[in-house]
Amino acid sequence: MASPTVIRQDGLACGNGGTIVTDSPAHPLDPLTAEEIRQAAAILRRDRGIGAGWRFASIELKEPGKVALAAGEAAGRDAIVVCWDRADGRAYRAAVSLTGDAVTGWEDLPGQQPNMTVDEWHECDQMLRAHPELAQALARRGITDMSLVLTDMWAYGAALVPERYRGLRIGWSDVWYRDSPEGNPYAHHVTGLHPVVDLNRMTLLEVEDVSGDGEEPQVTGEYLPSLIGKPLREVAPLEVRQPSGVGFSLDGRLLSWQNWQLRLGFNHREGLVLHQVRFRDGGRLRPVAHRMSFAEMFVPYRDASADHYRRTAFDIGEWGLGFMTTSLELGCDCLGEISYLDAVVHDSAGEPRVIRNAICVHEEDSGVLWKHVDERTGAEVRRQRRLVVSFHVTVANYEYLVYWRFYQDGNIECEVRATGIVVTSHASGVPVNGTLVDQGTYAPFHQHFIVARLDLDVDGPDNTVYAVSSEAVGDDPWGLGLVVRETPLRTEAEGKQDYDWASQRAWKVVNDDVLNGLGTPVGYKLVPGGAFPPLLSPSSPAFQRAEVIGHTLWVTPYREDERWPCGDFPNLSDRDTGLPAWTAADRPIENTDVVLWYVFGIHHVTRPEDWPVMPTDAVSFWLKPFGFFDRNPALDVPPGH
Ligand SMILES: [Cu+2]
Repeated sequence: MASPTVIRQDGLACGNGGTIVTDSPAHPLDPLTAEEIRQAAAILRRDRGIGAGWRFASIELKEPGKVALAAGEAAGRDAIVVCWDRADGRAYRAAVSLTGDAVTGWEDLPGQQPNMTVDEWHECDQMLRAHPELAQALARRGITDMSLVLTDMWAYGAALVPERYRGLRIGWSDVWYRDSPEGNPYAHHVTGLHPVVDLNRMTLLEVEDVSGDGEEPQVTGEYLPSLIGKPLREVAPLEVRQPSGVGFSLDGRLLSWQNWQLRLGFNHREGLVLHQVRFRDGGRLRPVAHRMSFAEMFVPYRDASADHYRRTAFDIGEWGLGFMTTSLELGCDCLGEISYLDAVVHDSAGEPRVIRNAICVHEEDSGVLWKHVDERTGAEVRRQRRLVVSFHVTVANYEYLVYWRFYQDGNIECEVRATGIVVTSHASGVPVNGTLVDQGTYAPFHQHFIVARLDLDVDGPDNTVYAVSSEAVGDDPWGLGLVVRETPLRTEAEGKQDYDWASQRAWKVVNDDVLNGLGTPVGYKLVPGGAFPPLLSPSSPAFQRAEVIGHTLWVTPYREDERWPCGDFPNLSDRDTGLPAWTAADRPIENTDVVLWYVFGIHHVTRPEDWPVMPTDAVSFWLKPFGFFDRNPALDVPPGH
């Protein structure tokens, strides 16, 4: 859950991938190009004296606001850059005009720690593995071959940082070792051994060494075919072919498929961003969403033992889904006829890094769309097809696979699959806060809370969110009557909504000013899935850094600068300065440009079957048209061949 190691990609190449590389921005929402990233860093070096002692935490496009986009103004290109001086730890946020070749804003960020960088993670691993103190601690455990050792630095919360290290840019690390050079790096946890590191000086502050009984459990943790020592099962080939070509088209980053149209963005923190999602209905291109992405992912481990009590990963705010995105070039990640888009991120020196084939676009068959068998006319069936836009991230031991799926009937599905290798440590006896997965080895329980930021614009920006609840009225003679109550959410306090099984609560985003052919206002329904309660005390430091997990849904009025639900800088944070702070004003959210923050994910009660590599666990939520159309919008889908 910390940062990526070397990505192994020894899967077979599948499908006929075509890569779209966009070297020059064609649209104001296109991500920064490699050249623009270089330019932003160069302007800051020239005008602000940023030198070798500094790091760039993030360089991203300053996206034009809604008004400017709607007006079609030919705005210049701007970057937002966060950087810090390692010498004194002071961080700054700069606005850089690429068009104007100038720094246009320079904000001091006292007390803030920018996101962790991939460079720090690697430098920390190198420093630790060369450090005599760590070597001695490992030698006491009989581990002497440092080439088999991996350290894995994690960020953590301010409340858990000892007083003597307050204010430092600090990380703590696990230590792992492999059985063999190709062995699973996360198979053997060196339990009770945790270096604590000053990342700005890149020095070891101390080694926490709480040795156990010294007995290393006999773990069988391999997953490579060459190492698992048993034959692979036989599987018949399954091919997906589209002999006449694909049904979608990409014009730069503008993706069109059947009635859908959207624009593909990307940045270091959210990874894939979907802009300007629209549905062509008759002659009209109707807005559904202005922008959709994942704004935070919080993973508290629910085990207070010495090895796990600091594990509260903010995979987006601390590390960044974009930085962690892996290349799909050689894998069987998408099957069929595929188009890929590259992504560009950067290192901490401000040099761009291209992630080849970062975003996958393809079509899939998805079973039956609709069907009826009539005595006279026989069966009328339509196959369902969906357009899938996906990207994969590897955050150290864990993988997250993100799929946005667009359907012919106007549905949008957002699915996340978690896979990879669960964190383990040695178990003495029966584990209390985890599950035994191997000899003397357990995987602690944990939760993956994902916050989807959904800036929906249903037929225009001004929408109202309604809580939709089913109630049995039961005052008729047969006790049958069911009513559905729709309650408008008028303020941010009312916008804090929780999942409710008893009333089958869902939420409708409605444009009260636009009526469908039946005379009712048009809407899209957020159908909750993968929702679960925090099960954390409000006074716990973990909860205080991520109060967003206290509700399934939050609704706020759109503000350009409100992007990160746990605050701009969750790294080493002590409290959530995002949603709880913004919503304290209890602003009106009725008939205005609303943003929905949907909290879902995986309540991960670990299983033996999750070991040594976890089969994907999938969760999803849906956005479904509700009165957006007058009837089934997929009547015009032709029968199959
Ligand atoms: Cu998990």
